[in-house]
Amino acid sequence: MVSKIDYQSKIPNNVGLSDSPKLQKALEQWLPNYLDWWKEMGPEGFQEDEVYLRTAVSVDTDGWAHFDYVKMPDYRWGIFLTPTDADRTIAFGDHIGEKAWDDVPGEMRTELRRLIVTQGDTEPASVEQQRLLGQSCPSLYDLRNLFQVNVEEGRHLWAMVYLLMMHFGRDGREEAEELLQRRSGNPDSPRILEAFNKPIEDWLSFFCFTTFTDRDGKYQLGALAESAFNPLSRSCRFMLTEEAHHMFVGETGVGRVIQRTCELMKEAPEGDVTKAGGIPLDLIQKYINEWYTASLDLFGSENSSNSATYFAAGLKGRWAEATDPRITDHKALDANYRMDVPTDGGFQEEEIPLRRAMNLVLRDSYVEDCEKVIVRWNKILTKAGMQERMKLPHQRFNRHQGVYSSANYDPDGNPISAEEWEAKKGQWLPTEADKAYVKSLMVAVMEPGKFAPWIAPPRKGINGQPVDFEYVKRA
Ligand code: BYC
Repeated sequence: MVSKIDYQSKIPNNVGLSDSPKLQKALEQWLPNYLDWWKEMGPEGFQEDEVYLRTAVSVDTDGWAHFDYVKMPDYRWGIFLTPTDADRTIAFGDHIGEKAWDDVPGEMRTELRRLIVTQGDTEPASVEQQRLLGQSCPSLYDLRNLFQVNVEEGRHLWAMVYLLMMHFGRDGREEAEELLQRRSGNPDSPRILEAFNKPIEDWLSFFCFTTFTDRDGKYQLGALAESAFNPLSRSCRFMLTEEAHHMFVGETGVGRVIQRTCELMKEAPEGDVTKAGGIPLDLIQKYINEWYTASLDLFGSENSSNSATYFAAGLKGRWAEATDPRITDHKALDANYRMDVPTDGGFQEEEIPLRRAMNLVLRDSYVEDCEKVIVRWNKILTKAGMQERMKLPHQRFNRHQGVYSSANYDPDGNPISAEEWEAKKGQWLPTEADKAYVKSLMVAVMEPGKFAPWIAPPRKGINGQPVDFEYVKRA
């Protein structure tokens, strides 16, 4: 059991936790189960190590990035809401212009709970997916980054659990428990969204996941930050500040693999980087294809009655709904979205009422952002004098959700037969042999300043520390 004093010293927060018996009581039940979950499903083999981590201790600019050595089970998971204007009004949907809500309106309870649970479920899922990665880390710098991402996903779970406990009564407490019970990849009680049940067994997958799947997180959190429900909006705003580091880890991680491959292409006999323990560019492209498309699926269907309901009710908006000057019609009642829908022989353009196309509108913002990442990776190739380029596959390729999931398409979006897909998918997505090769390279390097041969060192360390800093002190 946690005493009141522990709340104040152990759980940094700006939600008045020490004066909220309701929240304390709910947390008293949940916290021991969370810690049990962390010990069972969190990073395996490193729970006693001292890790150089950043902890959010307040919402002030200098307070949220406090760095120190800490053992992960002692990490101070906190609860933060970004301060907001007391007169905030609803920026979109049917209730536009009305005062934003501090409590959940009865008629929106089910939908809001569903959104919060879906968001919350992804956070522990990702920790579960990544729990064995530490054992094959390419460096102490990368190991520390993995753990930073993991503890912050843990905190994001807390953020959603706080909302469930404070605003959804007994149902919310039950949902909070269930968030600790589902397990990534478990066929009997899987995580809710598909990408969070995929194994992440090597670091290239981890870097692609943090580039593309965490970037979905950015856009989903951004859409929820527009919510009329103030506590959700404020939680998501704070989470977004942490999400930025996760995407940095992913993008620079893939970038460093590309960089190292370029170096090895020049050194290795006939440019065959596999002879020098590197990852060929076409293999990196296959991993990009896999994680980008799995992340596109996270936006749900292109034509979605759920998304129309969320928008109409003011629960979930578009990216930068309230601030982007290009968005002028915040009711989205009369406009349509034109898209190609598959027919027997090809495609037919269809108009979807804009509110029903909100998943797609959000996905478009995401795709635009991913394109910029590809441009930055290609600069590394250009600088190294390589002709090869990375690219995003077409949005129709390898889809498991939405209108394109019922047919097969090549990476350029051309329809192909099931036979052609079977024959060629190994050219586009990692095969078992590819995965086995990448996994064979994953041998732990834990000496400060040393890096596995398949990845270049970063340009600089974390928080002004040198690259050869002892980011993790092994117990
Ligand atoms: N896998 O109208 P539809 C993050 C279900 S990542 C499995 O298409 P909707 C993070 C859907 O639930 C961000 N099922 O979908 C990143 C529905 O089921 P029911 C996570 C899927 O509801 C890295 C049915 O298909 N946040 O934070 O409009 C590390 C048809 O529904 C999938 C959120 O997702 C799928 N991919 O949109 C850590 C935000 N897609 O009702 C963390 C909250 C759809 O028939 N969630 N389905 O049983 C939402 O806004 C929406 O629920 C979705 C789906 C965008 C996910």
